[in-house]
Amino acid sequence: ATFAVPGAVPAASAGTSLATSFAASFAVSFAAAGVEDEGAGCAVPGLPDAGSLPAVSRLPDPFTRLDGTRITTRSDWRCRRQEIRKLAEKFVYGEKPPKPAGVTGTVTSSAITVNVAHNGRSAAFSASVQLPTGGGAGPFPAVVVIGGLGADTATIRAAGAAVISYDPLAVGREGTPRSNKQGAFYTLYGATSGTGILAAWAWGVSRIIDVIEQSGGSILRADATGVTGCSRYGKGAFVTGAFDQRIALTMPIESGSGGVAALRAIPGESGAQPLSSAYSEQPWLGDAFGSFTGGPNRLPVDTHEVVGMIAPRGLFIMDNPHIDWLAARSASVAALGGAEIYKALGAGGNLTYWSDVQDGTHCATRSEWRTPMQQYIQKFLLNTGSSTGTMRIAASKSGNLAEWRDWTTPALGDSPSDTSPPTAPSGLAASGTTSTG
Ligand code: MCU
Repeated sequence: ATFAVPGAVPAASAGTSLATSFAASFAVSFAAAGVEDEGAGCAVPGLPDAGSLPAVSRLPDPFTRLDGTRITTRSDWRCRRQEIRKLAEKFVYGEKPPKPAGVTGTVTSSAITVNVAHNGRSAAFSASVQLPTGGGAGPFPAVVVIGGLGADTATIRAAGAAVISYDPLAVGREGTPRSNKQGAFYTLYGATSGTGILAAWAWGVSRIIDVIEQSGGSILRADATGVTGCSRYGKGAFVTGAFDQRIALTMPIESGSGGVAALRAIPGESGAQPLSSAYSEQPWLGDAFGSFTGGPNRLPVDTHEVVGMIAPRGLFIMDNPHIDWLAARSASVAALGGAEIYKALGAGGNLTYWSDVQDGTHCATRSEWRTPMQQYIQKFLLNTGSSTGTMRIAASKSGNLAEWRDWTTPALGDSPSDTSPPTAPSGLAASGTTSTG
């Protein structure tokens, strides 16, 4: 890290339990088994041009479509989410291409190899595997650990999931100019691709899941994959979970600017990494984001909607309030805004945001997160136990959603014509328009 790490400052808890929670079996049934891009068939209208975007100082309304109408049922989220995906690709991350024609590889109990080919170009990368510490018979769920920094692999493995250690820099390198990007992704799609390396890293994780799917499933389960990472790799974990609906559990840690933090909130957060810095430090974000670093209000999308791309799947966002650079207040704004989407989908219990931690060290292994992480792994990857969502926001870095939105949260109806996502069990209606902010 290139910043100083101040000592730990005790933070007061602002614990707020999200209103809704359903049985674990119901929550797990939200996952879209085998489908990376559930909305691929949605007809998305033409996107606005970068030059014609109005300045909107508050978070865009996640529930209003590009054509100006509002969604009314839960099943409407699938195609609204596709609009958000396209906007996020065009203006923030760059395009994440679908599975290329050639994906092959192997899965053993110690390693995964991935070979990719597209338009006559090919590349390869690999990841190591560590099975759960409790033993037992496979196939096991797995958590992809991006970049190896700060992830509590002991807790993951003790909870019953394997750890897949993935070096994202083999797929999208750091330290390159934007005009000459490197790594397996850019070998296939070109060194001048406008796609930033976060989306490239995400693409690499999707190809690992392809290989697990193709492996026959005797060692690892393809329908129970999680992803985590800290700091720059937390940014990567967030984007990875948002752009692959096969991922059942997303756990970004201390992801900062370019990660969970609401892009509009960053300029007003004292000490937070500026957008210009997040854009130029590494080619994390897409090239097109360059024209928004001084004016995020013109973005037609913000990260609360990227949180919503993950909804209703499991999402456990971890943040550190002790280092201003990490933009935890802006992240809380995105989490609170995204929580409205979870609630509207009847899945409030599937999102936890937790920044109330003692140790100020960046990417420390933290005792506070051990139990919730274990519970989320059980709920979303092992289909056992139940856990309700928690908003446990450090008082020192607590955003106020009311200042950031001018929209209300709709009571979305059931959708008998659509089986994905399923409707809530009777008696467990989605919460209404209350804000946890
Ligand atoms: C929070 O992630 C980054 C941050 O954006 C960078 O400015 C800093 O250099 O490094 C952080 C990180 O990845 O630390 C390991």
